[in-house]
Amino acid sequence: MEEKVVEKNLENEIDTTVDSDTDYDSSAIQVLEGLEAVRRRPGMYIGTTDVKGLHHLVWEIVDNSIDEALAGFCDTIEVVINKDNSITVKDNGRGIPVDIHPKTGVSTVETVYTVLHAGGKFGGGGYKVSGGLHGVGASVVNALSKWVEVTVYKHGKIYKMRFENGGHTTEPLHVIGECSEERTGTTVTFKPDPDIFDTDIYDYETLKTRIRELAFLNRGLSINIRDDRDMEDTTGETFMYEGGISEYVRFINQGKTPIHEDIIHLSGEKNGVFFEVAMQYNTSYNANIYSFVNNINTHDGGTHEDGVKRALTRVINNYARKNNILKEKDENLKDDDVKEGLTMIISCKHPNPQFEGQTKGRLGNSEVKNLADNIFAEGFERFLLENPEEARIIINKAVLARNARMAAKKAREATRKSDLATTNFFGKLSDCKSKDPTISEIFIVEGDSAGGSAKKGRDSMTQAILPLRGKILNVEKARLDRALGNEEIKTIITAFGTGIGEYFDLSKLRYDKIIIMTDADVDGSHIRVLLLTLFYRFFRPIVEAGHVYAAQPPLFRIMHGKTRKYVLNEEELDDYMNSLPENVRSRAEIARMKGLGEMDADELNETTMDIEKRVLRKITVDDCVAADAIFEKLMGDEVDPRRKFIEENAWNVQNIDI
Ligand code: 1YM
Repeated sequence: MEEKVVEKNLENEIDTTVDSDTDYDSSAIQVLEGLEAVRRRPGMYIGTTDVKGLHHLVWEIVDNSIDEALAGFCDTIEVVINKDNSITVKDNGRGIPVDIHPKTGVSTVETVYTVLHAGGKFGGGGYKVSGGLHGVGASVVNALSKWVEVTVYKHGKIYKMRFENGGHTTEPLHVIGECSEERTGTTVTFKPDPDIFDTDIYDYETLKTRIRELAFLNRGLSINIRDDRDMEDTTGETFMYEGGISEYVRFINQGKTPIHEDIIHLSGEKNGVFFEVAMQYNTSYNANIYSFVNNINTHDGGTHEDGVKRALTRVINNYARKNNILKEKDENLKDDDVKEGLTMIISCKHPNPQFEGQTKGRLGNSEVKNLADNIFAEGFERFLLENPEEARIIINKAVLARNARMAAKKAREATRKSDLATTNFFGKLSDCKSKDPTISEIFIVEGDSAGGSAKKGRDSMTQAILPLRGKILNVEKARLDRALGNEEIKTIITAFGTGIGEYFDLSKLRYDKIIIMTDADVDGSHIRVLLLTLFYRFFRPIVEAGHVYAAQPPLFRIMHGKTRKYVLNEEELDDYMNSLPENVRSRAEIARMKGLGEMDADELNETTMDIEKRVLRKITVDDCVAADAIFEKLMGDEVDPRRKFIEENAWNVQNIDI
């Protein structure tokens, strides 16, 4: 792209913000008023001012580098978390233009960082394809920062400028040195304003996860991340994938068993919309389908996803009929059948995406559905024709899924018909008296003995107890039909009241809180993880709506005089002991709590169940990819990662004996 074009576009953009015939002074005032508006209502520009908003600032700057990469001028980006929790983003693109901008009378760099809406690519050629705020990015970051420094390498010179306290220019753009003519690029360092954000501490893992994703989504682009808060680490991690989203599929399928070797990759372009899909089937029974538009995760799908799913089902059915795998009398395979065990990434780059829905997580552009359908169908059809062996394996899997689906349907209808009164279910569940789901809770308890204490210690008005006898089935390795044959799982489904699969209805949930209460040992962690897997696979809306909790039984009891004090972990134990006067401390008795079953009803009530005194841990699923990897590690065939994960993550469990 020519810089001239940019200037013209910038001009148009500034016209909407700054009166075209005002002088520079008044335009400068309007500029600051614009940034002030961002500071007054940051939520409108970056969503939140919590840790999420803090990280959002990084993506706004990185997006500008990614745009430069997509325009074909940049192949390397570096992100550094500096010692003071400021962030540096560096790219080797053309460098933001340094000339004086005719409308603002200041450099284009300054204009981009101070005029709202002046950051991105407007109109004309090129995509504004990366995520973010479609151009408002740089100036919003400036408005919400304590200070920002921009360095540009261009025309053999090094330029620098600095802003402070929400976008006030303290050093206009000036030359600070020379560099070779070939060296070009932009480096931006910013320190988020602590008066705006609840926290100023960046999380390396959060940044790294998204950076890796951006590297997968933009093939060939190299992105390095480094944490300089840690003295020992000097090189950081570099993510670069020549295979793009195909490598993303391979990454997600790590630890799973693919049923065909090669990852299928299809792509095409029409009317400036670029579209690609990578996919591979594995032996599991779950689908992992993730879609993106302009690098933004469309977690609620949309027209691009609909088009691909429609084509996938149609192409498989056509192929199966043509090759007599499906006979005339057989029903067609359904979407759910052909999705089983499928890992798929859909990536669409669109010059004018319309995001819909409450969280803007759905692509709405209607023309994309047919486009996605056509590009996918053509490529996938060709793949099946050219790879008959793989085609047979994939279609066999779908046929098995259909058979299981029909069996599950029968089983499910049976669970649905058997209403609460007609099962042996009341033998297991001690329900609460209240029928009001907003105040009712259910404790899922490991073992009968703990179940007994829990029953005695509960508030029977609002607290139901469901003791689990054996270990529940590992649903990661089971299809819905087998899961539905498991007694413990059937009981859970009946107790929740929501139904399952196509009958699932969140509004029928009989409890506000589902509390997993297991021992603070390895078996307890294992049962808790099995339950979480069950919920994640079959009751995900319940997890997403925040209804699932883990109880946290205390690990120690301290007795002195008439006082009984319970603490959750060793740290709290130390704190409590240190708070006691020396003469009391020396006589205090510390006992390690063995298990839920060993607490009497009063103790259990006081420490773990009483609404006033207990500590619950809310279970959330905010990153499906990460969560899936966790379950994979925990449930897969490999033992080492499982042990390692339990060791690292068995919440508040100490001295585990595996
Ligand atoms: C670390 C952040 O901002 N890189 C960056 C930004 C721009 C350009 C190159 C660029 C774009 C264009 C022409 C163009 C921007 N330029 C503008 C504007 N990295 C970072 N790298 N020349 C250079 O869009 O045509 C906004 S962003 F508007 F000034 F052109």
